[in-house]
Amino acid sequence: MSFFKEVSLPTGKKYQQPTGLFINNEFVAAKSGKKFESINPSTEEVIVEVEQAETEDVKVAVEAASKAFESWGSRDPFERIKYVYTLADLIEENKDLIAEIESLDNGKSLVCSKSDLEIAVRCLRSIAGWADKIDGRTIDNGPTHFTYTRREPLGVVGQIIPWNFPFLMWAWKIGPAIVTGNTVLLKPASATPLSALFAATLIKKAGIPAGVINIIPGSGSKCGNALIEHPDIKKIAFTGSTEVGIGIAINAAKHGLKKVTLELGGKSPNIVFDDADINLTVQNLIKGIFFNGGEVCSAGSRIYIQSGIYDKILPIFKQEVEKLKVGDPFGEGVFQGAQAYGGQFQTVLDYIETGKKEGATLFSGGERIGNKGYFVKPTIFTDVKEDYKIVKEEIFGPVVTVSKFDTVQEVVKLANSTNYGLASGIHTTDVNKALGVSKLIKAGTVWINTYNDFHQTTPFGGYKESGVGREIGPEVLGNYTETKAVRVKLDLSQIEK
Ligand code: TAP
Repeated sequence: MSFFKEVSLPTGKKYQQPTGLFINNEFVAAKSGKKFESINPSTEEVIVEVEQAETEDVKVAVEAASKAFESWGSRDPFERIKYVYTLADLIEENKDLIAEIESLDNGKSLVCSKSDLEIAVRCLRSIAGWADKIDGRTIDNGPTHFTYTRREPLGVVGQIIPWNFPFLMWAWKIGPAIVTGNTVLLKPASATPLSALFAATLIKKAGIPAGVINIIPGSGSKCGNALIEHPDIKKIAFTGSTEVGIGIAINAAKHGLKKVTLELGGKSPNIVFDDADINLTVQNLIKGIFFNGGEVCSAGSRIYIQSGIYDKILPIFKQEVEKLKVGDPFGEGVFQGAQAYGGQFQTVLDYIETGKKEGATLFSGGERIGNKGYFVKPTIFTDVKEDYKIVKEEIFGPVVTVSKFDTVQEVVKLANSTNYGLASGIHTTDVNKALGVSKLIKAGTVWINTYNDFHQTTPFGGYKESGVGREIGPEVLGNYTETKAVRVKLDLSQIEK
């Protein structure tokens, strides 16, 4: 039985798409015989059918990962560096193809997919180098004891990733887990399994031993739950909605008090002060909300503009937004492609209707484009009130609200009046104001005169309901290690004589 299917890409390329579960470095069938369809969100047509993992498949993959952990977790960490570098090299060699697979399956523009691939490769290379630098401490307890700590891998970890950055999340999650000596079961989102499965072929090519990384597409309710409830899985790393994240934390606590890290939603403020550079700021506001079709957890979806610059910047923002090319992700110069799947597309359109009913002014966009494919016009609402749903709730699409403010104190209060705390933006030419306000914002990231500007060295994660723990940067290593303290009672009587 073959688990590869030839797929034609809009660029004219053809490639072999894996469709099986990737367990023990082989593509295999799901035990239940069930499959699910992966849909092209630009055409609403089926691309391929993929094997659907459930509890029995999770059990097999956990056995594979447990066996692999016996040697992977205890080998010279320097060897793990070499494997992860090789994987990064192979991804780089295949980056154009993976980017195209991503745009086909997720609908994001090729520009966005290519940018994801660049960051993914950097993240893998950067984290690889940490493998042999995960040190403990020696602790001075006086003459009676010798104490030291060592950091040990957790074992088999489960990772559940979303559909908005399918490949980037694959790399963010897998890299730190295996570098620290853990083995992995990763569940991609059902809406976007293809890049994760294609990249699985590179895992084997990189020589990474069988069972170290297992990729098991399936639904959240069945496959995701099976990961959380399996007694031999020691940790769950999740990226997705706050609602599901909270449920996962509760369920993981009930099943062995598993460690959990959560990277969740946001409703991030993007603040423009009177002294901001107008042209630079307009580009940052656009990148903040319309990059990746607004399907970004850190999206700057609440814009606050100071009253002295409001009337100057708003028409330019509208004019530049209306120039953005939206459509076929593979089209020349396209900035924004399709929303990732039908359900999310409908959610976005529903929020636009809600905004109109709530009384906001639809300043730009506000409708779907065409009648095939999940395309939405970049949408700007003005004249909003703080208690409107479109201001309070994460929309996760190309929809932004714009409000006016007068004072620093006022905007800090508005910025923080949310249950979320993932990211924020400040636009000003006054360094004192920028740094002063950045201290007052309750969010895991503050971008100053830039936005959605990720870097492999820089931790990312949320305050409040935006999450628990940090991804990327050295901070992520703590998510995948336990600290063991070793305290030795010394007998110095022979030496003291
Ligand atoms: P989620 O349901 O949170 O999906 C994210 C991942 O969690 C997917 O792999 C999903 O699997 C899985 N999942 C769902 N229910 C689960 C469960 N009970 N146990 C274990 N895993 C489970 O997101 P969504 O419904 O696709 O999107 C809804 C909203 O979430 C969006 O509108 C947006 O606001 C937010 N969202 C946030 C992010 C980030 S990066 N923070 C990413 C995506 C979505 P399946 O989809 O395969 O069933």
